[in-house]
Amino acid sequence: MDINFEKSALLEIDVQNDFCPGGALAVAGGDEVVAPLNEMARRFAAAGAPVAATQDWHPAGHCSFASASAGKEGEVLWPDHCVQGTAGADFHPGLDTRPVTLIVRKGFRPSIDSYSAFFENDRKTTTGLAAYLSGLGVDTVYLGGLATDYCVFFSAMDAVKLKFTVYLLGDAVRGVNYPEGSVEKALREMESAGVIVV
Ligand code: VGL
Ligand code: ZN
Repeated sequence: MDINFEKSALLEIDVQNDFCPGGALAVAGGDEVVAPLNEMARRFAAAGAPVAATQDWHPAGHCSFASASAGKEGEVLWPDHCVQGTAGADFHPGLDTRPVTLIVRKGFRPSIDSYSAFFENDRKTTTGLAAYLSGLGVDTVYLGGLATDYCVFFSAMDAVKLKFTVYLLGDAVRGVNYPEGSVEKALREMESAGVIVV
């Protein structure tokens, strides 16, 4: 893969213990994204290019938790996961964080969930990531991580809307596939929006 490192950033989405096998919201094969992401991050770092990693970072009792059960109509509810400061919210221990130049934490507002690395689920509140990338002259993003059908999907779609050229690292993503078929659907929608799966 030929990468223009001058204008590219790597985005590592939610490679956290709770999304990996044994975690509270385990994604099948979630830990398998670690090795390919480490390899990509190593290449970005060697070229002096930015690598941003996101963390789902919820307060206890967050509105997206079924246990809190005040979720808004139509919002998907989840088991308690990625609670701030817990081991489940930590990056997978195998993830090499040395090349990471920015850590973006999202979903920290008690009453808004956030799947995308760019905007919270109200679609207006930003995480600051777009400003960081624009500030560095980045116009192209390479995306991998968890989960294909939620945080990776919404991040990729927002990146397209923000006019970035978006590459999805096909071997560095894994999905929840809830509801059944959502991974296929997410991949189809991303491709029709212009995301390039590599
Ligand atoms: C995610 C469900 C809830 C994700 C985060 O990282 O894809 N999914 N919170
Ligand atoms: Zn979450």
